[in-house]
Amino acid sequence: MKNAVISSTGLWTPPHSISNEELVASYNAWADNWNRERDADIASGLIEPKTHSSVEFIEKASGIKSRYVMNKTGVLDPDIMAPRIPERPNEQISVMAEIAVNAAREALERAGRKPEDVDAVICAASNMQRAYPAMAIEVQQALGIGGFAFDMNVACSSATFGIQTAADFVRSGSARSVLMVNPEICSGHLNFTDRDSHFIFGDVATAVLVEEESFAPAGHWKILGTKLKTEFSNNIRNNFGFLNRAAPEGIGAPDKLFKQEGRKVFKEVVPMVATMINEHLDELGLQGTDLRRLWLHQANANMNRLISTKVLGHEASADESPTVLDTYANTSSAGSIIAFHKHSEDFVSGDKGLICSFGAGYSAGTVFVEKTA
Ligand code: CO8
Repeated sequence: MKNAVISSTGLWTPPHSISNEELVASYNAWADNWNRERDADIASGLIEPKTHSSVEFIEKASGIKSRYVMNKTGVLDPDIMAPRIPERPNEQISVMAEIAVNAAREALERAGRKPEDVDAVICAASNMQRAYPAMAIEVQQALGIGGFAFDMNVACSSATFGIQTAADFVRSGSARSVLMVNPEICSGHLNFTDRDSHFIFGDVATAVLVEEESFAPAGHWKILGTKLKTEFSNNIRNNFGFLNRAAPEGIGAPDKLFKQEGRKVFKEVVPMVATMINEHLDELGLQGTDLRRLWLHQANANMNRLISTKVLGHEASADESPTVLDTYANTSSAGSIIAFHKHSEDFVSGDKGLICSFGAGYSAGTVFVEKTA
């Protein structure tokens, strides 16, 4: 069996950022309008008024201070409360493919790769813009890559599942170089009128180049081990799908967007992921103290604090478990890859770390890596 390594990563960040202050002001204006339109029913006690969101709550509960989005004006307009991303004709590259290509170009450049060196493209993300043709095939065509391409979706764990899938192709010999991209337009499926979750997500695209060790450039990352886990849960759901066109309430209904029982997710996912990491460490003959850094899924700063404590045996410093939540918010599958991309330049040969993601499904993935010279 061949060895699979990570040769490089790429990141594309949207140009527009929304601060908590801006987001909360628009939510509160929307809530005031909603209450005003229903003041008789609220006064008679028939319905509860919407209460204001708060910047302090968001920062304390999640660690998020701002997020990047594809479209700022639509999200912040109290009469719209959603991104306005114009549809494109079939002749033009689609939005998801375009941002994936932006991230992919950086990954290819950093590895010194030409498109013809790559054998396969995997597009792994929480939601795809369309059913078919696969976003990955459009990315493949835009970059001029041969071989094959396909989409996969494991919600927030899509990137680690994508890395293992790519690594398995390399290990088995069916590809020598696999480009795995994560275009995440989370604002498109976030309900900006839901006070409990309107602040959670942001948009971004990341790319990871997984290659056969002997072909990879110097300074690559050995993949010491990958592990995936799923366990069904209704606590994070999005019911949007092709059967919804018959739904009487229409495709804009709240359950056709992101919806979660955030508290339950927090309580159930933290032990699941910490146990999974520790078991995988055991299998690899490693200990938490052997890891220089954890690049954890970026959903919630408090979750990451608890998980890293259970793995390292002490509360992780910002150096041991860096966060990008403050500026990017939760970018679904891309979060741990952004953290890895932005916080790995200081690693020297032999340093080990863990890329770990978790989310809807439930799903979780661990990828242990070691820097080479
Ligand atoms: N402003 C002020 N107060 C608020 C707000 C707000 N915006 N929201 C809630 N509150 C209030 C509540 O009403 C509640 O008040 P009370 O105690 O009086 O009832 C109080 O604050 C506490 O509320 P919660 O219990 O909900 O707050 P938590 O401390 O649990 O924090 C979090 C909420 C941040 C959501 C937290 O529970 C959390 O982070 N949970 C885990 C989330 C997570 O990891 N989810 C995974 C999602 S990722 C995934 O896999 C999906 C991928 C799909 C991508 C989708 C893209 C859109």
